[in-house]
Amino acid sequence: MENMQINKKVTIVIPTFNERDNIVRLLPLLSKVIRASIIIVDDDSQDGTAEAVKSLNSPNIQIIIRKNEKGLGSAIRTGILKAIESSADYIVTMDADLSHDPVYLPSMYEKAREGYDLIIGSRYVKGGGIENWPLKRRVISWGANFLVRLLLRSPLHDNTSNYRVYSTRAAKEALKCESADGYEFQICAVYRVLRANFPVAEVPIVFKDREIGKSKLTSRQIYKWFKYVIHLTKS
Ligand SMILES: Nc1nc2c(ncn2[C@@H]2O[C@H](COP(=O)(O)OP(=O)(O)OP(=O)(O)O)[C@@H](O)[C@H]2O)c(=O)[nH]1
Ligand SMILES: [Mg+2]
Repeated sequence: MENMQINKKVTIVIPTFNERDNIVRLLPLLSKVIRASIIIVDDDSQDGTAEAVKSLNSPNIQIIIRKNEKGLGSAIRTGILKAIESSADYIVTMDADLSHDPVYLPSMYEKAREGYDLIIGSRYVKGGGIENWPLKRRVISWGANFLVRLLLRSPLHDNTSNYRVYSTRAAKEALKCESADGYEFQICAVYRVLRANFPVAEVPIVFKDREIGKSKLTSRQIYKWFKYVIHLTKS
């Protein structure tokens, strides 16, 4: 574990909204696979997420509680900005709901050390997959990736995964996605990094459906996402 990092600072950004029972399970798993600082960006969850994180009393875990802002993309931007200010060399983003298994993180990080600027934990490359997702959810995800590949000419197979490692310069590109406050942030970040001509890699992951808590992906979010992709095709 130690010799994997050699003086590089890794910061993991995790957006949370009502994820109390998931986040307390995820954090110990992360500390087993990687030495990192962790920034949790919580949008004032009312289920005790922040209290549960604080009760872990870990010096490497910081929680930012936003009272007046909301949204997955804007939460990730807040976390990335903080990570850059704290001189992170690599920034990981992942969901709190255990869909993104920490066991994949060392191999994703390895790719970053090889020189890739963005590494995507990918469900749609050989060796990757999805466990337990209902058909409707699979169709939405597949359709989203189909559109991004077609309309934005992305060569990547999984453009919507939030399981990622960014180099600092790629994270700075992602920060330019100022208006992408919701799920469209993932697409914008990919688009920016590809446009900057930074090398991107996909590492296979098996995504597991959340067992606890509720999904925050609503029909409104999907509609907003679609409008954003159309807007990007015109830019
Ligand atoms: N801070 C913050 N986090 C959010 C917000 N919306 C979603 N999240 C977090 O972002 C991550 C992804 O959200 P999910 O609801 O799991 O979305 P999803 O994985 O597409 O949907 P499921 O497969 O149904 O879980 C989780 O860690 C959520 O808690 C938000 O508005 N603010
Ligand atoms: Mg999820």
